[in-house]
Amino acid sequence: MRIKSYFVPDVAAALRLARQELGPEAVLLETRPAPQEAAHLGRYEVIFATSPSALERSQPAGSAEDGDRALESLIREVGRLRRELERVRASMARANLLAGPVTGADEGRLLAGLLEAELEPDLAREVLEAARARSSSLGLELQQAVEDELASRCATDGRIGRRGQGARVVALVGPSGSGKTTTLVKLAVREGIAQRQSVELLSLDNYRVGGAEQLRQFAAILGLPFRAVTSGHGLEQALRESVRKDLVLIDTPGFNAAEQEEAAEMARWLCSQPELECHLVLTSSTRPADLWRVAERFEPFRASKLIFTRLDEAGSCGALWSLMMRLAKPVSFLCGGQRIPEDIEAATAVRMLELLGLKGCLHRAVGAAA
Ligand SMILES: Nc1nc2c(ncn2[C@@H]2O[C@H](COP(=O)(O)OP(=O)(O)OP(=O)(O)O)[C@@H](O)[C@H]2O)c(=O)[nH]1
Ligand SMILES: [Mg+2]
Repeated sequence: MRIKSYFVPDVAAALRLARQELGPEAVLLETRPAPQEAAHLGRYEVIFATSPSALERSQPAGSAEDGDRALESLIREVGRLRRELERVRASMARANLLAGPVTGADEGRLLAGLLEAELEPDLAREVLEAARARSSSLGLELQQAVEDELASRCATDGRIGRRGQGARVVALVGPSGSGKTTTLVKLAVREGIAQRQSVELLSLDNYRVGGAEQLRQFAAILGLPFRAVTSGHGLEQALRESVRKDLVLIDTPGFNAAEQEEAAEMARWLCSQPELECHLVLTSSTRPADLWRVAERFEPFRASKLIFTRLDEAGSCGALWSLMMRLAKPVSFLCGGQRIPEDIEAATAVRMLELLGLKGCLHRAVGAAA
């Protein structure tokens, strides 16, 4: 195997050079920002190798399986490269932000607090600038102005379902393992049983063997009616029959990135029900760039609200804030543990500010200044 590094202004240039010199089978091993002493040669160092599978294929004729494996590894590589570029971009944005003018000790601490909480650097800049204007026009302390500015950008709405003629119908969608089923059961207890509302549970999780079983068992424990639905038509019929219920909660399978077609089909089923409200369930400990990518993937479901789970495991919650602000969608519920039904709360601006750690940061700032 031959390995070669290229210092280039962008990755496309490296790909061109590698393909010329190493041949069309050259495989990208790594991309990283060029070290300072080599920065004059190019912004990135991109390392290529002639792939072992290429060598195998150059001997006897390669099988279709080899081709598939090479393609899979290329796809994985491109994915890794994308993540790496995002990381570089984020750290550059962070560096630019920190290099920008910081006019006072409090401002520096506030900025550091927002960045530490992993609020997107561009948003942190925007919030701080708006807070500065708010502070001078209203004569507020800067820390109060930052808190007010964030509160004004925080969207929460802890209600589920649209009040209409029939049942309130809510579907939870999201990536695999994000906590959809657990959250759905928590909601059935909190918003249904505890409010003396009649609740029905539906499961569309017919993709995996036994996918609907987990919810069927919860329904049996809670004494709630349950149906597994396997088609758009079945969903329509089930909703017609549930019209006298107060609340219908629908569980869905966790689609991964390779199941876009299946996800799009289910999104069509759900979106064709006008009374249905979709909540996107996301894990708050997901890396900011991945959170954004997952939200993009679930766009076809046209979720109107966001639910964040695993707050008990999240080190920082800036990513959750960034997503809420960028998508301009309210957060409905926050989940901080596995206990059913205890570990769920309706989202509020105060709780969201607490999650950002801002209050702590402000108190520290005030304490330090005193
Ligand atoms: N720590 C923690 N664990 C959670 C939370 N919410 C759910 N879980 C756990 O996460 C795991 C997956 O939860 P599920 O509710 O099955 O997730 P799902 O999205 O329905 O998963 P799929 O149906 O496989 O897509 C379970 O072990 C849950 O107990 C939370 O807020 N905090
Ligand atoms: Mg589930």
